[in-house]
Formats: sequence, C-alpha cells, structure tokens
Amino acid sequence: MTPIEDCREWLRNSSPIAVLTGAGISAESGIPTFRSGSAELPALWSRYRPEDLATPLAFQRDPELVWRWYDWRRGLIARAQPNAGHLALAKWERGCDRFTLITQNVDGLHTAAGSSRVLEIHGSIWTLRCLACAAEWENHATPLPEIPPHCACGSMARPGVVWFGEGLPQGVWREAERAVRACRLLLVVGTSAVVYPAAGLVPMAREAGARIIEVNREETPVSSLVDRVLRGPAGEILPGLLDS
Ligand code: BV8
Ligand code: ZN
Repeated sequence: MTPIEDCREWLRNSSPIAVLTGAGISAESGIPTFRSGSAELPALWSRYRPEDLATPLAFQRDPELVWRWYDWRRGLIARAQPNAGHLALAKWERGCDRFTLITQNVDGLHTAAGSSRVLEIHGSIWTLRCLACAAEWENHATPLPEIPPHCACGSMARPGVVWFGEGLPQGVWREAERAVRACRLLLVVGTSAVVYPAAGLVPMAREAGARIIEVNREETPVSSLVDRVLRGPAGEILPGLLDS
C-alpha cells in the first residue's frame, strides 16, 4: 500500500485520535508562519526575532510595539478564511467520537472552520487579559480602536497568548497531555516542532505506543520519530487523507 493508503487505513481503524497543529496549517489561508517564510509570504518573524516580540520583557519594554504587531496579525487573520485543511479536520471530528485537536496556533481558524473541541495551548489572539485585575475577554476589533487597549478597570491589557518563558494554561495543557497519552494515533500537521513543551507531545505519543503521521512541507526534528511522513501542503493532503 502507498503511505497515504496506510494512513487512511490507520485513521479509519484507530481511536482515540489526537491531532497537533502548528502555523503551517494556516499558511494556505494566507497567514505567514513563524519560521518558514516564502517569497510571497515572508515569515512573521522575518523582520523581528521571537525574543523581540513574543516575550513578557518585550511587552514591558515597549507594549505599543508588541501591540502593533498583534494588531497587524489580527487584521491579517480577520481577512483570512479557514482552508481545506482546517475544514477537513472539522468534518472529520464530526465523524469521530474520540478525537482531540490540539493547536499551537492563536488564530482561531480551527474554530472558524467548525472544529468544536479545540485545545488552544498557546492561547488566542482574540482574547485580551488585564495586567492588573486579570479580567479576560474576547475582542475581535480590527484594527483595535486604541493601542495599547485597556480594561474597564482602567489598566492596560495584554494579548491572551502564551509568550516565551511563560507557562501554558494549566488545565488546557493537562488535557492535551491526557489526550496524547491515551491516543492510538497522533496526526502532526504543519509544525516545525521546535517550540516546547508543545513539541514534546510527539515523543510522548510515541512512548504511549501511538502511531504517528506527520503532514509537513519540510523535514522537521520529529520526522525521524513518526511512522509515516506525508510531504506536502496540509490543505491538499488532509482532505484526501480524511474523507471517508
Ligand atoms: C515554557 C504564542 C517555561 C504567541 C508561541 C524545553 C521545555 C520547556 C520550555 C523550553 C524548552 N526549550 C526551550 C524552551 C523555551 C521555549 C521554547 O520552546 N523555545 C524554542 C524556540 C527553543 N518555550 C517556552 O518558552 C514555552 N514556555 O516552557 O515556559 C515555564 C513553565 C512553567 C511556568 C513558567 C514557565 C512557551 C512557548 C509558547 C510561545 N508562544 N506563540 C504568538 O503566537 O504570538 S510560540 C509560536 O511558535 C506559535 O505558537 C507557533 O505555533 C509556535 C510553533 O511554531 P510552528 O507553529 O511550528 O510554526 P513554524 O513557523 O515554526 O513552522 C511552520 C511549519 O509548517 C514548518 O515546519 C513548515 O514546513 C510547515 N508548513 C508551512 N506551510 C505548510 C506547512 N505544513 C503543511 N502545509 C503547509 N501549507
Ligand atoms: Zn482590569
């Protein structure tokens, strides 16, 4: 059988299933990835380095710069549509009773595509959190009417995402670990697998005896750990992989 036929067979006969996605699944929606830029879509961080923007220190030093970067990303995402990869996962979830989608993405495109059980382990770009009273709320305004935005209590708000050096939301992370430890198959889509602890979910699935399939345009540090690599764009591979 071809690798894709193997994978279709495994997916039909495995339960529970877990999926881990990264920025690559949103690339075909026109959202630049972090590290794998292209001519038409330079990587998000081609102009900046991660430590310049997605850290508490960067925000403390220059909240306006960090907010301008998030406001620009929010605008990009607001104009984007979920692509065939997001839609295939949402459709597939409806046919599976034991299916957990874990995403490192903060863009909300899995939910927009109709996925209902999404673990956003790095938070959401659409959530704002107050620095003082810890109030947290959804805000979809693009562009933001004021930068930096403020809380009703008058204090400054931050993006409700996980920055480098910050812990992941405890409850969501524990659910993700539980889903990966219990899964019989893990599908890893569009992640460079360099950011931890998220990337650690792949060896964790291996230790739990799960089969692992990677869908990525390029080789990654976990490619040697997986059982099948499907090389190519997620928007083209996932529909064929998941249609019943
Ligand atoms: C923490 C949210 C401790 C913000 C992000 C070991 C253990 C623990 C921590 C560490 C560790 N080693 C190092 C660390 C520190 C750090 C880390 O991992 N650094 C890396 C860079 C070495 N980790 C942390 O700081 C984490 N926190 O552990 O704190 C702690 C613990 C308890 C209490 C206090 C503190 C926090 C990490 C989260 C950081 N936040 N994002 C925002 O978005 O602005 S990370 C950011 O990178 C995004 O979330 C993104 O999703 C994530 C990973 O990137 P990818 O999604 O993989 O995207 P990338 O561009 O890299 O790759 C795209 C891939 O897609 C490529 O492979 C490409 O080939 C492929 N692709 C492209 N197009 C397509 C495609 N594939 C398919 N189809 C296509 N069309
Ligand atoms: Zn407040």
